[in-house]
Amino acid sequence: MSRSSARSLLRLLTTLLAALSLGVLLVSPTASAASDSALRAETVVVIEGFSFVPQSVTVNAGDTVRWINNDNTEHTTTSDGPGWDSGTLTPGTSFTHVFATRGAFTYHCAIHPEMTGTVTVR
Ligand SMILES: [Cu+2]
Repeated sequence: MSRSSARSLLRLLTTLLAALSLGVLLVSPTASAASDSALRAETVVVIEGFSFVPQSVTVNAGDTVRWINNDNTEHTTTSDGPGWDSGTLTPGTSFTHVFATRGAFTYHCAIHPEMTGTVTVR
């Protein structure tokens, strides 16, 4: 092999390597985002008829719970102990909380304290 053809082969290999690493860079953020969302599920609790529906949900540690206010009045989702407080949720709005630690977490609506629910994290 002549010196110049060895050099052009080297240039070809360098170009291929650059293209490959660019491909990895372009593909990997999408791939990790996809596996991230697959691992972290979202559970929906609908607020309707002055109730949390379902009243009790069980999720895995790291999961998200989303409360959606489908009533035509304001509500909150407020943990009984330390944890979370959505503040006022106007009709059609939602609130999310990530449950990182295991346990049973009871909550209520600060405007209508008779509205209660439980999130169990396993
Ligand atoms: Cu309420």
